[in-house]
Amino acid sequence: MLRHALVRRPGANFADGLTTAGLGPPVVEIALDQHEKYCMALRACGLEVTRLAEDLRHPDSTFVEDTAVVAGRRAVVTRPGAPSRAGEVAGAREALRPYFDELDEIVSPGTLDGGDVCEADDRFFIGVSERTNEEGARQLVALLEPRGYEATRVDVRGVPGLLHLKSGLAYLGAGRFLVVEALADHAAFHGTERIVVDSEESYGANCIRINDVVLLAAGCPKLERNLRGRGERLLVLEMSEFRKMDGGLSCLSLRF
Ligand code: CIR
Repeated sequence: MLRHALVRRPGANFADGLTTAGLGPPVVEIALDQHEKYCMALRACGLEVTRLAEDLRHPDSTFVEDTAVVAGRRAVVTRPGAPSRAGEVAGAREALRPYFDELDEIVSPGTLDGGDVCEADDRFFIGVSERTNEEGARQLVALLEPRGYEATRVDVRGVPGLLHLKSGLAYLGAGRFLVVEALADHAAFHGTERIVVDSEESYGANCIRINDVVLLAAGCPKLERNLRGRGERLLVLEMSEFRKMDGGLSCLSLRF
């Protein structure tokens, strides 16, 4: 059962963040409105939302998911792979401290973005990507395995369109994964139940299950029908401005 979410409002310079999307600059007022509705959706799922103030030193800092990994009563503060994002972790550490007995850290030369880490009950999938290096993944595995978690690495370097593992993967609970076509046959997921997202709706693969609700990005009608047909309760959210900055639903919060 998830109880809390940590989010950070996008700042006035949100458009100065990193992006490869080629969808044009985001409109900050619209991003703020979408962020507000995102927070309302988290509350509707039963979460208490802690909203951190914007951090103008770090235009990408609204993507708080990248700064930490939560594993039960412990959290791991990451070491983001993009140099411009390195300073974001100080704020995350402060904000997480009241909630966790222990905070671990990914240290140099490891790099790891939370967007590369997909928790599926007692198993973690860790993407090795342009942001998360082998050493960062190794450090996280070394922190998780002694605590009884299984950890599986997934190399997503060279998978087109995937900034992070969770750009193309979500855990829906009960052993089921949502995957983009490029990951559907990856050996890491053999033996799991996979729902494959059509290529034209691949952005929808970055959805999040929060308790008994799934948050899904707007604009994925086939996926929406598919999930509703499986009996999922959905909240569909406009994400256009975050998509322009390579971000999705999971990136905007830490949930625990
Ligand atoms: C970045 O490139 O780091 C941000 N513009 C987007 C980060 C998205 N985060 C995520 O997928 N977890």
